Amino acid sequence: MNTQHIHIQFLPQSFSFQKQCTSFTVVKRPSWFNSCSTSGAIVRCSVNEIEEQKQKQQVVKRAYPFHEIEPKWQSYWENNRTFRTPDEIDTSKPKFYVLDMFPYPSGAGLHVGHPLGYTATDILARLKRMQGYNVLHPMGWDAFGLPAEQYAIETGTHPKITTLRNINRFRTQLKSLGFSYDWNREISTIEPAYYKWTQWIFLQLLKRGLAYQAEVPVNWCPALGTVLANEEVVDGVSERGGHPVIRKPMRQWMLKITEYADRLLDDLDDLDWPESVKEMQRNWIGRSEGAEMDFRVLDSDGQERDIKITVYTTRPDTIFGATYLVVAPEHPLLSSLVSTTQSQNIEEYKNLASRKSDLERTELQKEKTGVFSGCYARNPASGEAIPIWVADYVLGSYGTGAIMAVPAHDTRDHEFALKFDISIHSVVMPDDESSSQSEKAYTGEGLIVNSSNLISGLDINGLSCQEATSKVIEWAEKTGNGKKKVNYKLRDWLFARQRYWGEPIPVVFLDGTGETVPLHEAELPLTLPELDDFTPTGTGEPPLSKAVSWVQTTEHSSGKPARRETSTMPQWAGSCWYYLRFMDPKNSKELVDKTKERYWSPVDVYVGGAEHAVLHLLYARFWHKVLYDIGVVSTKEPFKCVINQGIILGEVQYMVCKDVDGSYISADSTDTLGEYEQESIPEEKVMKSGDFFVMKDNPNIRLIARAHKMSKSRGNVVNPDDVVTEYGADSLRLYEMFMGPFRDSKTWNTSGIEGVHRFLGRMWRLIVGSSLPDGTFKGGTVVNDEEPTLEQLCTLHKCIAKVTEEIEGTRFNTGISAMMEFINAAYKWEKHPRKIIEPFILLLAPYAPHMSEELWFRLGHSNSLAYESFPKANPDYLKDSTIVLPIQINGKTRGTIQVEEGCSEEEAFKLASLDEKLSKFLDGKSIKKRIYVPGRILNVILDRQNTKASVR
Ligand code: ANZ
Repeated sequence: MNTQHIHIQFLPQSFSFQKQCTSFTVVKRPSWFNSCSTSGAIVRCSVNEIEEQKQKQQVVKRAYPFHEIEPKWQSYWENNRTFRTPDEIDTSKPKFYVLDMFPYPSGAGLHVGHPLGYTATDILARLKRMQGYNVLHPMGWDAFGLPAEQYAIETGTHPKITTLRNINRFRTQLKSLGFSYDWNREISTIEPAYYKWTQWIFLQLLKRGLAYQAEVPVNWCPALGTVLANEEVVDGVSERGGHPVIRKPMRQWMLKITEYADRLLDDLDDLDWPESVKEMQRNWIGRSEGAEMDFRVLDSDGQERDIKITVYTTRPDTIFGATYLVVAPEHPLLSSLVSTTQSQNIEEYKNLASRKSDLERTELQKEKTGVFSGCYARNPASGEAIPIWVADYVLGSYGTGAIMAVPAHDTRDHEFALKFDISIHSVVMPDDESSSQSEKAYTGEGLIVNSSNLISGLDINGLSCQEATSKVIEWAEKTGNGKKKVNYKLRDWLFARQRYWGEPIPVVFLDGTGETVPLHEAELPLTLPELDDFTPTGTGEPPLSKAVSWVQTTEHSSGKPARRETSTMPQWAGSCWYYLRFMDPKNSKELVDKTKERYWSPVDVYVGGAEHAVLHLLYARFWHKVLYDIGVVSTKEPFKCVINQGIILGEVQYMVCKDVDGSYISADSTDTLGEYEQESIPEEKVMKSGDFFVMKDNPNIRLIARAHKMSKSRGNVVNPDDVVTEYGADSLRLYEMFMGPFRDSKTWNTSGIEGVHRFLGRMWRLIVGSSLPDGTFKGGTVVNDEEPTLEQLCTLHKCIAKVTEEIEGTRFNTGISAMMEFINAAYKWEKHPRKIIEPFILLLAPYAPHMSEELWFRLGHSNSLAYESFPKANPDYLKDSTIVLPIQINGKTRGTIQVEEGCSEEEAFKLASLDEKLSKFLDGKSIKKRIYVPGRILNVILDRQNTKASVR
């Protein structure tokens, strides 16, 4: 025996036998040793011992042989193309298009959060197939994006290599979970055959004036010499290196989503989406009705100059209270306003403001800053000369970039006026007198006061805010001082990134004139050139400018020399329309064939994370509406129903508090104590007491229970691969569905998955029989061909009704509870007829497809059950056949009897007379009357005069 010593450290979680092993002698190096770390303690054991221990452990863990079943059925589905949705289908059948938000294939691989949504959609897809629908259930990759490019900058590995590697890993992981995707339709946004059509859509937008170029402020990092995405800027500095970032105007491509603002808003009403998502979209679009008002600028003698400042206000009714104007630091008229004495101050202030994000600038609690411009304007209503200030709480990008400030009735203006000692004129009298005494701005409604001026001809005193608003707008329109205006928070979409790893924008600029010329459609796809150096150019020019021979080209029709656009599209582009491509993924002539689109549109159910509530869903809706307008799609909206799955938090951590002496203290008394520490304690030492968790051996000590988001730094990330290895894919699927309501956030719990795994094991043994002494199972099943009993039929059909209802209502967890109840009931039966077990296996199939296929096969079927009819509940078996009927004697309830539903009055009375307790009241009595409400009550009125028993 060749004995060797090696260092091993048992790291994989599944090898929990590590605790028991103290000495190993390695006889032969098993294959799995290669993956073990070579650091750690010197240990000795024989391989046989290890294998034995390992097997023993596996037998305990594995409640049934999922490790054989799952790969077998995955290959079967793949080889038989079970889930392929053919190109040519019978379109007289109903369709069901169920879609997952396709993932960004990150280097970290699949997270347990991914299978949550994917299992839910898979259950729906499998159910609908079995219900006779043509089902479209595809998967693909949102594969352009920053991380691959950053990795390329750091390591020189081409983003395509990293991305394809990640895609392969994701695909393998998804396949190991048994999802019924039609892999034949797999698409990836980085493939030229796909992004040809993303570019084609861009050309259509350009043709319709919906894509244009503008100077827009971007995050410019001088030290890195590059433009950064918002997510790369943290607290005003670059995420990489911590260098200052400023806002700098640059020429960018913009998409005119604002032109669709009203439609995007109005069409939300009819969508079956979470109300919260619709509300977020409404707020994002932010429709606001108000007015634009003109304020004439005055010269140093108080004379009106030829410049006016137009403000946007939603409160024209407060115009008499406007005691100053504010223009944003980036306001285009600023330079022509500023007095020479103030120009230096203003320049410095503009510089400061360029370092802040819009969010920082508009935060309510931030202290207001500003500089006086040295200039005044006339309030057109009151006729007063009011100062013009420059302040960054007004944004250049909203409204007109200027406001009339009404410090008496606007919180930010109030704060600003107090700080800079500007007068405050109250013009709205609150209904409640006490609020007028307040030190704060009164922002509510009331009656207008102090608001009339003979010269301007405006008098709104005594009017309500609403009436005053209409009157001021009417006056402004008549006198040329302003007009009604609707504004949106929604901005046009900045559609260019100074990045390499994105879709090239299909336009060229003619040398000399710089004229923009779109590529001809026949020139698409414009492929991304190979590049070895992804580092920033230092000038703000995108990395693509380094591909000199690609950039220098000629314009197609004129043959004139031209330069290609070197910015690329943002990551959102590819995900805006991918759901259409899945309908017809290989079409090289059209984005999607019209007939196919008409059949499959819209997506029936779209499942994904709530983080996409606004941008992705809004951008996709915008493109869809444009495609609708140009006749490419037939529906106004792309996604009929959207569902957000809840997030999965890491395992709950229990913490006990300890005082300075090290003794435990209850968490509810820590407030009154001085210093204390927290110590994590294991779940087995914890029990629940009412709404709290306490220590098992001292229930007076209340604990702190917390669940955190899974993150690498906390070390609480659960890897789905480990779970699949240890418990199998069906257990993971079932557990993720059983954790709680699908839309709620929930915490991971390892004992929970063990519970679900044991349930599958119980089910397996019920149908296949107990294991043999060596832990294996015989072939076939213990199911027989006898006729089922009424009770068995009722149990089955109640389970069918419940599971169907719960899946259709996306309450997947309660569907599992129904199946658990069925198994509990079935364990009490001596015999398990095929007519009961077969339908049950079909019910289980959407949730645990591998085990169901295996059981189906063991029952003698030779085809997959994927297209078997899903069982239908028979209403006859759904009734509760016996009911408890209360019996009253002379109006007093004296007892109850069990009767069959639908039992007649005669039968009920007979049963009551035979009942031991009731017969005492009835024997020998003459009966005057019986009142019978079927299923509810039988009241027997005795004849007090006559004691002779008589039955009418
Ligand atoms: C006078 C006034 C009086 C205002 C009052 C409010 C209350 P929404 O609803 O968000 O559209 N505003 C206008 N443009 C702005 C900009 N570029 N940056 C910052 N604030 C701006 O709000 C519109 C209100 O926000 C406008 O109405 C204006 O202040 C301010 F008692 O005008 B208001």
